[in-house]
Amino acid sequence: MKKKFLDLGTQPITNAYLTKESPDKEYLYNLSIAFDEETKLVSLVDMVKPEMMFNDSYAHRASMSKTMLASFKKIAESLKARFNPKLTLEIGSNDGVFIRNFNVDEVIAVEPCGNLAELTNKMGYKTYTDFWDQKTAEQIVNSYGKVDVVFSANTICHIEDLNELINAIDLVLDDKGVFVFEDPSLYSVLQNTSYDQFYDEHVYVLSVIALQNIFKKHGLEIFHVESLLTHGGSNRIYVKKIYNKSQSVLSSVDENIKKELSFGMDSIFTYEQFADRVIKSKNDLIDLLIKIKNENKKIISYGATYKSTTIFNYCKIGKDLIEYIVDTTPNKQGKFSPGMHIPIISPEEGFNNSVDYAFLGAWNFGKEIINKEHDYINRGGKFITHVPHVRVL
Ligand code: DWN
Repeated sequence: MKKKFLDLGTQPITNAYLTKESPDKEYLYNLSIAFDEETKLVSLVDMVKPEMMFNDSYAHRASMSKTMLASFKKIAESLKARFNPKLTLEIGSNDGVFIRNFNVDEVIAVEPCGNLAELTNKMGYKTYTDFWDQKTAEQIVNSYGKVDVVFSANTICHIEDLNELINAIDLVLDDKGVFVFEDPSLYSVLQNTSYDQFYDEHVYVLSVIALQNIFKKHGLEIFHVESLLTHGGSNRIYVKKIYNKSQSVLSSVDENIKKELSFGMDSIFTYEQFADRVIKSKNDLIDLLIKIKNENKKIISYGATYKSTTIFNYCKIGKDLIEYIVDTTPNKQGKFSPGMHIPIISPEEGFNNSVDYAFLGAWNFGKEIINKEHDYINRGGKFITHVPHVRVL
């Protein structure tokens, strides 16, 4: 039975950055999160239709961070060395940040957002502009045959129908093939009170416990789990067909399951306690921003992330507290944040001597940002974060 444990209020579509001409009426829905006591899955209660989120004006560019460029290069090299694939498939290729590490005849991609698929097709990488399902998998098998490695980063947790998703993987994967994917880890979200990992696109925030249950039902099994620092704590999960004995199941699988069980991730009680911490985080953040504002200081936000849309709408933080957001992504600049309508400008325009405090909307790149912004820090500029608790850095 699904039990709702957190209500993050009325929220907009996180990819719907507004222009001056955008209609006043935004699509809004209730963002609530539930725990399924049977499957152990943590998911949104109300889902937004995929076509409304993933379209031809998708804003996020995965290659905007040095951290992610390096991470994708490293995993591409590791997959090549470890599995020696003739053909690799990426599900959710965004702007090609992973596939660019392969020759064009070694990799194919699936990406539902037309503007992104167009980019990678122009780069010479065959990209299907489709959602990942059995129909797309059949098309690929008919044209290319079975695939040795299927890779996916920050996409699997965006797909509502996990049964269809896994059937399609099973269909496309060679008998000795491996499916490797990474997504934000539910364990890290609970540890960090990073409730902003919940938004329309993150239909699930996944635990290893829940994943193991669902893969088993489909004749697949997890044989390795890596804990990553990316996106504030992610799991990289390695999956194979159960009858494929060419890869042994490593101890990392049991270790991660034990870690999750000892944190109580199979019990609703743990999620209810998390919800209490989220309410405290919200109150602490509002109090801190108001206190700073009362000292006549200027606060901006750094990184127009989808995550910060959850925070700003849940905490009702608008232009009165955060004057504007700076972001390096050209197609977010000149627009307004979904729901709270905070202006977004380039760092060149907005990250200047007038700024006293910058809220880390992109807290997951905190290290990269702090390394880059030493001039700001040296002249007394401060960063604010809510992870793992609200504070000035
Ligand atoms: O899963 C998803 C993740 C991976 O990406 C998607 N559903 C949507 C998106 O979520 P996000 O917006 O929360 O992701 P990021 O990667 O945390 O976004 C970082 C943002 O910050 C980008 O817009 C780029 C910007 N940025 C910047 O302006 N200066 C980032 C860095 C590192 C910087 O120095």
